[in-house]
Amino acid sequence: MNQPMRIGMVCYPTYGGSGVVATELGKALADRGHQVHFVSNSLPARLDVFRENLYFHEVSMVHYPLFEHSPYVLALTGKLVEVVREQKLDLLHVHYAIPHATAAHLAREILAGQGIRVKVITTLHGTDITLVGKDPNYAPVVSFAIQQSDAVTAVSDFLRDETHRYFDCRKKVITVPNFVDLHRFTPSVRPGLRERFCPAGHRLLIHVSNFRRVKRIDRVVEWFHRISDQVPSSLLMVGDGPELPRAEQSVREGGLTGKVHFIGRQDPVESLLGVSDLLLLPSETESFGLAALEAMACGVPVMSSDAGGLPELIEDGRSGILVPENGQEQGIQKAVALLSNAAMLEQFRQASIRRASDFSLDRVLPLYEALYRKVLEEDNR
Ligand code: GMT
Repeated sequence: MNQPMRIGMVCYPTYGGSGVVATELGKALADRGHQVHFVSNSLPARLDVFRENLYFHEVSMVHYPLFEHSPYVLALTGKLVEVVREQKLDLLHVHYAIPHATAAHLAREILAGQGIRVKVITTLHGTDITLVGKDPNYAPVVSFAIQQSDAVTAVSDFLRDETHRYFDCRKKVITVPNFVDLHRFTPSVRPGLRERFCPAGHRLLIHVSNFRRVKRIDRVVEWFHRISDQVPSSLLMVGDGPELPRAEQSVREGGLTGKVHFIGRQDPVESLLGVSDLLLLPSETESFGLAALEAMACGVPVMSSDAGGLPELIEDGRSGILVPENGQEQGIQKAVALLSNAAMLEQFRQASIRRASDFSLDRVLPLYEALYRKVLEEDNR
């Protein structure tokens, strides 16, 4: 029988893929008997229920008139030192490199000076490498922090390869994909819900994101506009973020008011996915596309850009439609054909459910557990 581990989980608490992955992973590890300590600046969004073995430690910021911006890295580092020491943690698993990997490295060095050992595992999620991490101001720090981690994982082969390509990273980055809880994300229809958003005979399309520029919200509206000209449809816009006002404006200007419903952040989203026919995800890049995976588990095929790690999840022409940058028109026509053909849509739904099962929590959790044990068994970095 393997010993339970004492794990520190560091993540952003807000809505966003990395926080969701960290929280779901932590909850599942706690269910398996490990002791999991979340360290974040507020309670992570999905850490909403009491569970045995699950703890939360809040990073408190120090404000002082001299600081224009309070130094979060230092506050987090100090908290990690305290939590590792007091809770006797075996390892820190940090999600999103900036600045978590740096803080974890610092904490480990401080603790080493006190004779306390702790291992650091960094999971790269996406924009920490593809966008923000490449900023010349951050790149040397990200590169160093990755190098110093005892193990580094990326959520897709695409992200793994990008990391090696951009960061001259001598550390072997291991792919551990995003996962979905198939008990929660199921193809079940909540009676009466669909009718609240779309009239009988309409197809219901859906977009779920944090409405940041990388999600290309303008293209969500454009795709929907083109599709709904040919197939009677409605669109559910789930989430909130900086691009929301622009999206509302293009819906107004496009004469789509009444067909498009902005319903803000919704948790849980599975009941909304359960009554939808197609998820639109035209992101500029997407290292994995957790929103796509959750939709597929609910039996919703995905129309997405052919970018980043999305082709590692979505099988074009089988469980979804991958739209290359220069193939917008063909993509729209494929979506129209799919939504007009009930038998084909059903085949895509079934293929999506099958594909999502390749990324079930039950399959992915043991990969993380095995990695933790391997790192703990390695004596020297
Ligand atoms: O950058 C974001 O969109 C948020 C980011 C996060 O870390 O919160 O999402 C990334 O991580 C998710 C979970 O691993 C991935 O499924 C998303 O594809 C990824 N987003 C991007 O690459 C844009």
